[in-house]
Amino acid sequence: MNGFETESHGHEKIDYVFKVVVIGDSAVGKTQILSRFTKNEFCFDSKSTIGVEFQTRTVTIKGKVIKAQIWDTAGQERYRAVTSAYYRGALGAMLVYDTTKRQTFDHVARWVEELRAHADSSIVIMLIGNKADLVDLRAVPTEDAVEFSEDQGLFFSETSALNGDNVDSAFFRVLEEIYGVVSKKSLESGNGKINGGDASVLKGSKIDVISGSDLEISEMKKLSACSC
Ligand SMILES: Nc1nc2c(ncn2[C@@H]2O[C@H](COP(=O)(O)OP(=O)(O)OP(=O)(O)O)[C@@H](O)[C@H]2O)c(=O)[nH]1
Ligand SMILES: [Mg+2]
Repeated sequence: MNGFETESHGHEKIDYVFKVVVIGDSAVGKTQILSRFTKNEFCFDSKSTIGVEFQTRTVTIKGKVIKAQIWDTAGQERYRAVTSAYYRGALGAMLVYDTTKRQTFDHVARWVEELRAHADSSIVIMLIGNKADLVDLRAVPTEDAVEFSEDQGLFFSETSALNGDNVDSAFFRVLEEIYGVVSKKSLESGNGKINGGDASVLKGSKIDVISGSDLEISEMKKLSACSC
């Protein structure tokens, strides 16, 4: 445990729903990172994602019950659904490359541009170098990614969906940062007293996120396919 509770929240009230999108080139491991985080599963024979899917996991951060709603789409251009709908309402992004394929790292700048163009400017972005378990095949030095992240103001972590290394901690970091952003916005608006006060502003934004996502589900769920 990282000091976070991850037990069943079946009967507990959800304080927030945070939408997080996973992006990056095809075959970098986006779907498997999501599967590791939400189901603690990994599939060697993962098929390319077509369209859009999401998974959820409910966690407790700083005493708040947070449902992370994590969206996954195809890295392959021809399978991707409408970009702006995918990013709508997203508070966080996991931008994944493959530490064994230099090209996937070289494309990261393009993915950042896409985020800046379509997502909210306060979106929390975590750069993820996945497949860190393939030590002998490494093609992207950690320092290159650290430098890029510092330049662009991104968080950074190296993960392995295969053995689970750093997957939970990367998601928790993003969710914690989002919580920080949301709390700050609420305080700035003068309405949200986070500790024991009026959280109506936050609840309002939570409902917006849910209804936006429901629309996307009805529009896009039919495009999705089981990837394993
Ligand atoms: N060794 C290793 N293999 C991984 C890891 N993560 C994913 N893979 C493998 O990499 C391949 C692609 O994984 P996916 O999760 O389907 O990739 P994706 O980014 O979702 O690809 P698209 O859906 O096409 O965009 C699969 O064969 C996975 O088993 C990892 O951490 N380590
Ligand atoms: Mg996929």
